[in-house]
Amino acid sequence: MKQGVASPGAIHSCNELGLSESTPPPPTLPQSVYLGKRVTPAWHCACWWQVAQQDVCLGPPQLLGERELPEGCHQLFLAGQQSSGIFQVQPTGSQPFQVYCDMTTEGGWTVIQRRMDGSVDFDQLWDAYKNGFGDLRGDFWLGLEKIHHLVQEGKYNLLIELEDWEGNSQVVQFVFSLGGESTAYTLNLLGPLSGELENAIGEFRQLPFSTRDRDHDLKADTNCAKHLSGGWWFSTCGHANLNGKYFRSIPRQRHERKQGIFWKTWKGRYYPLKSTIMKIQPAALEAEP
Ligand SMILES: [Ca+2]
Repeated sequence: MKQGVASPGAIHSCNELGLSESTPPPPTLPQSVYLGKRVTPAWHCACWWQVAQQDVCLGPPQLLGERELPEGCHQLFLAGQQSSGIFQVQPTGSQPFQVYCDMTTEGGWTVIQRRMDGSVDFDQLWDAYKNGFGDLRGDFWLGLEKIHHLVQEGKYNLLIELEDWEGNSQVVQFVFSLGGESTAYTLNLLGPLSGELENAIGEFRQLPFSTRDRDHDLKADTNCAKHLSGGWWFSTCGHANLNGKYFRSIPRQRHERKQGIFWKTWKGRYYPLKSTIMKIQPAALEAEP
């Protein structure tokens, strides 16, 4: 990870981040220095500037209970963090790790996947999909183990945003849970999809994750990940693959095109999409006023 974040339990300080505490705050504060240090039960500032005799805290000063770090982006949003960026989170039972938080006016979304410029190779094996890869500010896969820790056994909304090369975009949203590695990170659909698009996860309610070296897909005579590209919750190969190869122009050959990023029920099986983003948020929010 690029940002200077100390190991869990260490004393975070501005100096560790190469910042001086007497430096006036820049007009736009770098979000990577929003670090909190717990003094039970509140968050206290580890990194702050003094402006006109007042401490300007760069960390969320609000109460977050007994936790040292927020469990995910929505908790950080509830603590008052309103701008998007990279933050340190620590779900229960997990080591801390960094995520990109997409903060909207209604809540915080933890981004788990993004394709935007093809700068990262998504044709990776099981361990890479388990642990994550890429750049949180660009193209990345957060990692199945981290996603599982974020979701735990709870119900989450998954929001998928898709963009084609003509400036059109679409969204798909559904409630899901995600099993651990013993279930091959099985994605469980817990409700109907919302949005304009038909389901391209297939008619399946449960789908394990597959990579080239771990075939858990539902097509007995084919390894979908090898036949296509990347790792995904493949059913019978043809419904969707947002972790396929990134193509800047549409390849002429169909066998190449099918390796691309696609969502069959929108642009079809052979249209490599321009960008995708996948983000999650606790589903219980829906019930709140
Ligand atoms: Ca198979």
